[in-house]
Amino acid sequence: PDLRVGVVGAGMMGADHVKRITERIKGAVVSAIIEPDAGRAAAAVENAPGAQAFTRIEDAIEADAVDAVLIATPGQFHEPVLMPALEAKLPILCEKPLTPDSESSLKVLEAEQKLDKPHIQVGFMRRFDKEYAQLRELVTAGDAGELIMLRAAHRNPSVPESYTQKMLITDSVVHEFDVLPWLAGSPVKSVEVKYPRRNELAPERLREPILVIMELENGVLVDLEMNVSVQFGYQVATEAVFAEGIARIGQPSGLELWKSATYSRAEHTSFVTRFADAYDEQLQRWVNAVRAGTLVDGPNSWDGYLVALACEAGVAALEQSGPVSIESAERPAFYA
Ligand code: ISE
Repeated sequence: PDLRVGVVGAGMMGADHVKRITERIKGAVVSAIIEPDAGRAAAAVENAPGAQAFTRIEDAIEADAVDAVLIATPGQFHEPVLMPALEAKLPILCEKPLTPDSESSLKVLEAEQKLDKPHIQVGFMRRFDKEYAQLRELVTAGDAGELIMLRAAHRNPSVPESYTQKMLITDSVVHEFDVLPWLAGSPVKSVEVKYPRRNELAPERLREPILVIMELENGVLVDLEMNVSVQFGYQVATEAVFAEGIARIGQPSGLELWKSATYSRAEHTSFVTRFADAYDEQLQRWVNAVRAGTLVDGPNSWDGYLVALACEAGVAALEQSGPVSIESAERPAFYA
């Protein structure tokens, strides 16, 4: 039988996942939409034939309406959904971040360790992007020699009004805190933030772009341009410096057009299209893993905890000069 997925949160990401499951994912159906806003819930149910609407996760569990849970609410609402879902022993795909801080992440890890195995996968979808996967392969195979540096750029055309200075780290750099250590095979040791001249097109409340410098435990150095008012489009790119070569991913790959004595190439404008294939791949593999009983096929809650730690250091680094170092708890054998 198809896996009955309850989607929690029917905002932009939740609605996108509902359509994805209904239209493209094999072996799963959306059986429940858990969303307190009635208008959003109704709109989502329209894309999920047969789904029941609930306002609380507890009610969906009580009604035995779900086999697994996909959490797509903003990060500060994750913990109150994760806890009852774990209690009910349900497999969970949780959009990033796991929780907003390391203390609450540790609480979630503690609750999860009462189960027989990890039940939570965190939605760091970049690991499922084809080019990121190829680069990871190049690092592990060693075909270009040892990895030395990663030079990354994360550019958004603009950000919503709710986006604050801190969110440069907790909402955006959060992705690099997962995917770059994963690429390099080593956790973040310290984070530093530097401010270039401010982009005058940035909303008044934001001082950006920022330059984020990460030192990884294995000595790989990362620099990241985090830039959210670029206007022209959505870009996420990485250049990897190896002993014997250079590799690049995330270069523009859209329509090429020669017209009026000009050459142009189409660029993405949103992460929804830029990472559409990665979101599909992530969700299909999670569904397969849940149906096979392995439950997780990607970043787990321990990875989510490490990212929460890096975000704390990153937020501190927004306001102090010099690197902020990271102290992690001991990794439990449960997550080996
Ligand atoms: C957003 O929340 C995302 O997750 C996107 O991937 C990122 O590019 C953007 O900066 C965030 O605001």
